[in-house]
Amino acid sequence: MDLLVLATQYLFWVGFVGMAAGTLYFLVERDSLPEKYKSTATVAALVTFVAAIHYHAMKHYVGTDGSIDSLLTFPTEIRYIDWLVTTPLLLIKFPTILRLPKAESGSLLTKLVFADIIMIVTGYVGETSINSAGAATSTGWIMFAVSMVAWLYIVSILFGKVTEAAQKEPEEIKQGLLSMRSFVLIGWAIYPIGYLVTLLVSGDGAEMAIVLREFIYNIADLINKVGFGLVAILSIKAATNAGKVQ
Ligand code: RET
Repeated sequence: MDLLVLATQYLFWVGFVGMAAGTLYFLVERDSLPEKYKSTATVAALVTFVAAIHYHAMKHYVGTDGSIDSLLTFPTEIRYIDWLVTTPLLLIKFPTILRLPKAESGSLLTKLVFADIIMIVTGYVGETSINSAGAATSTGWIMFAVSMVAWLYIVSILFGKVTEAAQKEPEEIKQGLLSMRSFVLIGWAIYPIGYLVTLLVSGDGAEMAIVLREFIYNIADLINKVGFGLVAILSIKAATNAGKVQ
């Protein structure tokens, strides 16, 4: 069990390095992309840069001394501020890739970002209510439900409107968009699972549940920030190399 504590602490360090390396990679790759798609790489780099700063702060709080206390008391608000900034940026990547008319692109963005903010803010209220009580509270469950609805709304937009618009794109970019959509469905589903662990486990296991949640969040962040950016950029590169976009 102590191994989980130590692994979780080191994952904050790995998270910091991974986000920093991702930023450098996205910035370097940006140069080789066609003009129209440079903003996608800029956004990918912004996401990992913002995350690198937050991971730097979080790793400072949790240390690497194997102490569970540092994980129980580290400031959850740093994680949520990170998500509040990075998740809208991740969603903005869809309209930056799709060739939609301005008005349509704007309304798509507004819906995605609005739902996203509700998802994160209610998640924060719920998660901090669990931390302070050490076990599930009704606030924890209600906020979980609201946050889930907001996330499912985002997923429904991506599987509806975005999937429809992706059909007009060159094959490589269409495939990229479809996998990015799966990141939001499958990769993002890891977060509510982490949250649920702390809602469901109380009593003796409650502290370990919090450690497990942070372990899960750290891995999910690397997948959804670095992995997601890689898919976007590699699909644009593939379409460029095939001569389909310029
Ligand atoms: C919470 C609360 C419980 C319900 C849901 C949640 C969703 C969180 C998500 C976070 C995504 C973060 C990302 C960060 C990387 O940049 C807040 C845990 C649905 C989906 C993608």
